Amino acid sequence: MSARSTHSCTARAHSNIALIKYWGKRDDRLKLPAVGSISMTLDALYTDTRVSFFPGAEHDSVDIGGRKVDPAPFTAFLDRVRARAGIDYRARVESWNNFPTGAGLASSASGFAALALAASRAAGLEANPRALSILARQGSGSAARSIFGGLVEMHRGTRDDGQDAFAEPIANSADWPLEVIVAITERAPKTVNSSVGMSGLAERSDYYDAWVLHAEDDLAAMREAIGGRDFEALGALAEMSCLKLHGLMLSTRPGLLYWNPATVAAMQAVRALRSEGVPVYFTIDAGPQVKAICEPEHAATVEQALAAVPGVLDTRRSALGPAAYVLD
Ligand code: 2P0
Repeated sequence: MSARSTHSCTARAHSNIALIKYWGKRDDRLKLPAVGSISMTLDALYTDTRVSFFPGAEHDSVDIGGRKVDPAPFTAFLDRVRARAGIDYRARVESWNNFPTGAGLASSASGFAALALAASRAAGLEANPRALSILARQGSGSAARSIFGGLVEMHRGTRDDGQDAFAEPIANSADWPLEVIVAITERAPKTVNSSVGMSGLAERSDYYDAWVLHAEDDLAAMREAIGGRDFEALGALAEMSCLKLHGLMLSTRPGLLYWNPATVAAMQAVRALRSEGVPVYFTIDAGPQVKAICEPEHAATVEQALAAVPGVLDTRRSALGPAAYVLD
């Protein structure tokens, strides 16, 4: 990264959902994932973050959606940026999500990706996308993927310093215009955040070794499905990775259950559509929302079916989104 002179920057990064899931770390401090992952960046869900460095201010301050939050986790992240830029100015961070925060819609992915870009630019660093992906990962593992648009692969890497644990784009929306219908079944933040849920898994789950052992095969199969534009293979692999992830969560001591009755009803609605000949598959992250993956010609049918499921509060339709970018 090279230095430029500026003190303020606003950036936008889009949320992402994993088709092949990340869960578990090989290093907690650097947030190095135990497994690689493949994701879709979502056009409809994003975070805008403004970072301003103030010479003379005593503390960092952070607002999310107009509310002050504890700056401690963000200070640790900003310290990495300040160290690289050779500054010690405190920052004012203001962030807005256009979707519910902390509810299984990957607000930490879009949030830390937007923060990585805005803070780097505001600090005068000219960071390339790979360096930003590595930086964003240290805020949240999934944020490394939100630096890029379209379909994205996150590499687990093998180095202790994390310099080979970054994401890279595989395909964009022009290559394969996939869509996602998000069925929102709960707006409140979840009670167990992802970092806590995935900590110490080697000791906490008897299924963890099997999860890690088969991850490379799942990634290879997904790369092949994407390379061949084979939607049914992509969907079946994504649904299986989701069910394996939730099997692992259920097996963790204490058992982690993110679903509510509407989550299950929406999963069954997706499978019912499929049995009627509509090619659609579900995936679910660390929360109760259901994301249905389909091609554009089926999106309206899928959205209508999910909106009619009892307990589904709202639906959002999204195409593949772009890479993170600077707004001002
Ligand atoms: C994923 N999730 O691949 C998986 C699937 C949720 C379920 O990455 O501890 O917020 O900050 O690295 O990135 C959510 O975990 O966790 C996540 P940390 P993060 O999208």
